[in-house]
Amino acid sequence: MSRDSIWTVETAADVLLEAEATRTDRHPITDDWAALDLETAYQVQDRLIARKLALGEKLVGVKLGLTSRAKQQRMGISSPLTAWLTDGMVLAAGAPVPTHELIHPRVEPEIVFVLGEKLEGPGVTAASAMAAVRSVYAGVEVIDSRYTDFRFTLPDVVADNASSARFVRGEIERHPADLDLALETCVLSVNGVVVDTATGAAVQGHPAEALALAANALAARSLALEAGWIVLTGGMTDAVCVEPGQQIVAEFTNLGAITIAGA
Ligand code: 0L1
Ligand code: MG
Repeated sequence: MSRDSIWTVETAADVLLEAEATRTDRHPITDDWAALDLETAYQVQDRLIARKLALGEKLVGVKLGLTSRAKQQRMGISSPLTAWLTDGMVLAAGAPVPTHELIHPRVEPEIVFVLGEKLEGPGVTAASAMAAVRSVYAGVEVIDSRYTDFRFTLPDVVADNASSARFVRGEIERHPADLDLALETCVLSVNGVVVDTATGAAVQGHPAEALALAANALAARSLALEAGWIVLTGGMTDAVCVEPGQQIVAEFTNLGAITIAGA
């Protein structure tokens, strides 16, 4: 019997949930289950989230990952991906990152949409995607891969719900028509030192393109984005480590600043 044959969608979801619960990083699943393909990885992701929902968490939206060149180059993966957001991942603006609950958290600035209408592919364009957006916010995602040193292949990270851990939505709400999101800049600093900058154009040319991509990718799995959902459009810059005592600020031109402290 090959090593592959002990693996199923269920066992892969189990090991990832166990790694998260015990704060224990592990080697990529594909090291053992080489046959894990993208379609099956999304089934693992769905199973893992179904378990969280069965324990009382609520689905609140979708995140995109690896939508910027900075992230793609850093992770060595050139395909964007989608994953799920639950209310268990919400971190209130100003609340510290609970590093003691996580393995090796990193944070990354993102542009966040809240949908006013259902958005369903296929055929969604950036323009039709933006027409469904009710509000735009600054955001910071806290990622925490369950894999050692954030080393993974595309199926591994898809199965791991794209390293999701927590996310913060900023307190300033803007209407999409009031902003040019391609030009919206974020300056990222750690303990007062600027470490990176990016504009919204870093995200697929425009965050609306990322939103359209999510709608069309979900449609391929017979899924849609629902009215009221939050969409994280993907890290604009590379992610930075967050440690106790650190203060990280993501300062946007028009969307305000989000301060994240490691606790
Ligand atoms: O927003 C993002 O690009 C998150 C990607 C998730 C994969 C990772 O960097 O761990
Ligand atoms: Mg992200």
